[in-house]
Amino acid sequence: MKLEGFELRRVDMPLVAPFRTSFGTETRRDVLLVRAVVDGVDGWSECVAMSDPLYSSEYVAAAADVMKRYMIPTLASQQVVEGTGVAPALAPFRGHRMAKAALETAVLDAELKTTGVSFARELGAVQNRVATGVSVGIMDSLDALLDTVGGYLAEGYQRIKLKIEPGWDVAPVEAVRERFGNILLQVDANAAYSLADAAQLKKLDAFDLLLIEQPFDEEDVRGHAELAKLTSTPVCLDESITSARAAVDAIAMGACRIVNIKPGRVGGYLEARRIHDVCVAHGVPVWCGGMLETGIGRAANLALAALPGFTLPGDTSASERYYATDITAPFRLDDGHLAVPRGPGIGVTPKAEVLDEFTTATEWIPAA
Ligand code: NPG
Repeated sequence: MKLEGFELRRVDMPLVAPFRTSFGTETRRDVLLVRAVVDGVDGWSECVAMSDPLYSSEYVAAAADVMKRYMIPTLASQQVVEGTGVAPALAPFRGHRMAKAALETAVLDAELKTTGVSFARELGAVQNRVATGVSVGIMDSLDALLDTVGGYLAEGYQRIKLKIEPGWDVAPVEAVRERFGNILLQVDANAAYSLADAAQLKKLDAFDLLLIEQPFDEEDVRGHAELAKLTSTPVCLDESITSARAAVDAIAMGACRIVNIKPGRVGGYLEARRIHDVCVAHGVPVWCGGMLETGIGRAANLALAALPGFTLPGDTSASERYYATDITAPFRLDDGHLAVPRGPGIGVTPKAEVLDEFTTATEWIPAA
């Protein structure tokens, strides 16, 4: 088998509505797609890095650079043609997990498209469809928030996640609880608080939330453990969980009772599965996060979210929640669920005409 090369493709996708978090407001998604070619078969993936290093230290231009400068030449020189070979080959390079995840997934997709095995089957999925939640950004007013949440509930979303930050926390949670009653509700702070805010965060205990996600800095695992002793709302970690080892440490410290798994953040689906396995062994429920993926990333996330430990609805919403036109056939909500793709590999391929419309740059890096 021959690794022929990788195409790096920048795609500029307008979001259907601005998405505001404590680290900024997104109106477009600057997507880096990767296409691996192995023996003439294309494997696709989506790098989850954002344009700017505000959610994590990674960003799109850096991911493309480290792939081109270090990672692809290494995969080429070792002629890595199997997904399981990518992480060991790239292990000498520190960090850059989002870049590593994209390369691993593209090679895995090419491999599985060749062998005819679905991502879901390869990862050990046990569901044909996954329960779906939706993440709701910070809004200008409580009225706008209630309208948005009401719309999503009417569409069938099974749980609501509210983005919070200092100044937008208790009031939106209280308003949503009051209006919509006993829905599954959780909050995500994206590291906007510190342990000094524990008294404010403790006020959320009154609203029977499923969880509070990543209130503190990603390196402040101990702070999360302290908060967990002070509040009854379960603490969930996202940014802090960079690997299976980090998950083991966080669980052992009592820093989280629930884990959000994002394959891109942890270096790929194979490490994501290891995190899942560690959490299952410790009785810690997991759910699949989202990073405004197109259909390429969403397809693979759905396969992961079908593993047995994913017992909470994820941020794997329908395509139309993000994009008027998606790169792949759109994923549609059906009775509050999305179907898990069953075709070979990630089970989807991009539509050429949509790619052409939104592509801003492409580069082919041969592995010959
Ligand atoms: O539905 O894909 C989605 C978005 C879910 O809130 C969401 N993602 O912090 O989890 C997060 C947040 C995010 C979005 C993080 C974009 C980074 C980039």
